[in-house]
Amino acid sequence: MMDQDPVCVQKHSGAVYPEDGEMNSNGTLPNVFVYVKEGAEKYTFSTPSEPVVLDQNGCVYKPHVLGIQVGQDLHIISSDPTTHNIHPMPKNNREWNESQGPGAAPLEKKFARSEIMIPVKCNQHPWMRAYVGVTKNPFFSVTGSDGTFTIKGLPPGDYTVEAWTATYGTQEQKVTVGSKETKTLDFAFKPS
Ligand SMILES: [Cu+2]
Repeated sequence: MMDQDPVCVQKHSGAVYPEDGEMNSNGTLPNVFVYVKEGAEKYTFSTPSEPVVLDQNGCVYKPHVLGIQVGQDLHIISSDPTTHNIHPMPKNNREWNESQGPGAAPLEKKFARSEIMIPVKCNQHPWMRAYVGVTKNPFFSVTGSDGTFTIKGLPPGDYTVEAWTATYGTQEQKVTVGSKETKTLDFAFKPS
């Protein structure tokens, strides 16, 4: 229900559904955050210079789930002619909320500590929700409309990989990868 802000309604031609708990037509899940939870601590990784972009479009966060490295720039932009108030709700990072009016410059933020996951809400539009996974390593991925994820470039070794969902909990699996080896991990979630 976006009726409280007609500007939000105008961007959509039909009903808008919550993305939490959403399922792809083939039974797989989008918006699963899959990341290397353990095993990469002995390595150090440079912070990517490319920012991660979080857009507000039609009073919906795009993307709904995103990953970012510690210290990497997050650019929050708005494609809407209405005012948003972005409000991340971390447990392990500094909490803030800031308004962003129509045509305002991007907000440039970063997170100082790793955290899985930081919910983001909008203080103007209570249905808006995003989740940010902040990691110390670059080994993360978010499943899309085909339900798959790819994590590339892992050095040979033993790892714990966790799959996080907003509504079906989390699961983890151990995996050992050798040099130039490709492994497949399958995670299955049941609606509670
Ligand atoms: Cu908003």
